[in-house]
Amino acid sequence: MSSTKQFLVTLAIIGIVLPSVALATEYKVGDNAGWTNNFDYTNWAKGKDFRVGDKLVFTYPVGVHNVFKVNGTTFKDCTIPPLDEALTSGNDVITLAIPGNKWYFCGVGQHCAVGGQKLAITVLPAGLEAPAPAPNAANGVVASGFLALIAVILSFAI
Ligand SMILES: [Cu+2]
Repeated sequence: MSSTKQFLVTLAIIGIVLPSVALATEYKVGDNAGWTNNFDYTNWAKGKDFRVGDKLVFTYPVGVHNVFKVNGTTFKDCTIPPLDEALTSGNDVITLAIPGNKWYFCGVGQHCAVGGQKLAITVLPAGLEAPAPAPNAANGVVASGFLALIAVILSFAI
C-alpha cells in the first residue's frame, strides 16, 4: 500500500516537472495568416523562443507557395534553389533539430524578393529550465495545468 502511494506520488511529480523540460512547441508559421505574401515574418518570429525539438508548420494552398530551407546568403538574395529541394505539401512540418540560425523562403515567382515571404529564426538548444513566460508558451502552460490537475486528482485517490 505504502509503495503504491509512493509510486503514485512519484508519477504525479514527474507529470508536473516533465512538461517544462521536454514539451516541444509546434509553431504555425504566420499563425492564422499561414505561409503567404505580404506578411511580416520577422515580426511574427520576434520574441518567440525556438528550441531544438520544436516544430515549424508551413500551411498554404498546394501549388500556390512552397518552402525552401536555405543558407543565409541565399536567403538574403532570394536565390531560388532547384525545385526538387522544395517542400510542397501545403502542410510542411519541419522539426528544429540543430541549434543555430535557420532560413526559409517561398520559391514561387517573386514571393521572396517582392512578397517578403521569408522567415529567419534562431534555434536555441533544448531548454532544461522552464521556458520564459511568453505568449507562444501558452501550449506548455495548458499542458502543465492539465497534468497538475491529474496530480491533484491522484492525491485525492490515494
Ligand atoms: Cu509563395
